[in-house]
Amino acid sequence: MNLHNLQAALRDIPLGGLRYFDNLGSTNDEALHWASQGARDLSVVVADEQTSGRGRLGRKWITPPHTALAFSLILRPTPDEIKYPARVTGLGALASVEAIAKFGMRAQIKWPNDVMINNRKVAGILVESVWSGEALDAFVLGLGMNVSASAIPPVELLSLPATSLENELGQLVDRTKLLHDVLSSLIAWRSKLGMDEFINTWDASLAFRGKQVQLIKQNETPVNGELLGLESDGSLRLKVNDKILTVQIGEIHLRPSV
Ligand code: BT5
Repeated sequence: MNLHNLQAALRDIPLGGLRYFDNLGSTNDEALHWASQGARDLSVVVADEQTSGRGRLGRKWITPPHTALAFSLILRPTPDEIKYPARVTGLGALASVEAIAKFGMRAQIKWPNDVMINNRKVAGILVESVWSGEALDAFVLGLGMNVSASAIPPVELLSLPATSLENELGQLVDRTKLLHDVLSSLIAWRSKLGMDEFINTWDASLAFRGKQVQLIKQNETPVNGELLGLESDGSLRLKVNDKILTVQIGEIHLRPSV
């Protein structure tokens, strides 16, 4: 991966700007900084390797060199994105599922931000925001996807089983073409973010629907319930002891009940 072949591969994507690094701490950090300095809508930061990639809640995201997709897209928020901020995480997940579907492989979304193939995590999304006082200035949508087997971290660093696209497909994957497909799907779905079609398609890709899951919130007793689906704002609906419980995207882990 290099700037020249990225520019060539992404020439039909209406990017606001493109920054590429062989090696970077975190593409989200770079994008947050760039956004605060006036980056245009749809500016993207891509790294071949991340040395301090981040997940949610201070967790680490591992991106060894030459193995993965790691990028952050700056979105100057539309009225729909301001209204439904949780849908921005769904946007990254949906674009990943759609790009993977091009290989004939069905991925699912473990709400809110994990993309799974055959119950193993292949990608994760981290959405952060930049504020100017009270006004939301930008979203930074960070996406990491394991492409080759060497992207998969050692098992002791994982809270969920992990996989890579090449492991699942049994064939080599061109990372720049994959990036192109994820971005093009993301931009297409972005224009539908406020529509029911968006929520319905996200909902249709949810993992564990109709299954018993456990919600784990820091310092609280886990809650067990049946996963019913999404609310229109992107929060999750569960049936717990015959009552409907709605969970916002936040400090929640979700896992199948054993
Ligand atoms: C995520 O967090 O899954 C969001 C990951 C977002 C990464 C992208 S890469 C580009 C951009 N720049 C960044 O700095 N971040 C974004 P979370 O749901 O909190 O999951 C984190 C957990 O996933 C870790 O605690 C590990 O258990 C596991 N993990 C770490 N690296 C992994 C990998 N390469 N593949 C699979 N699982 C991984």
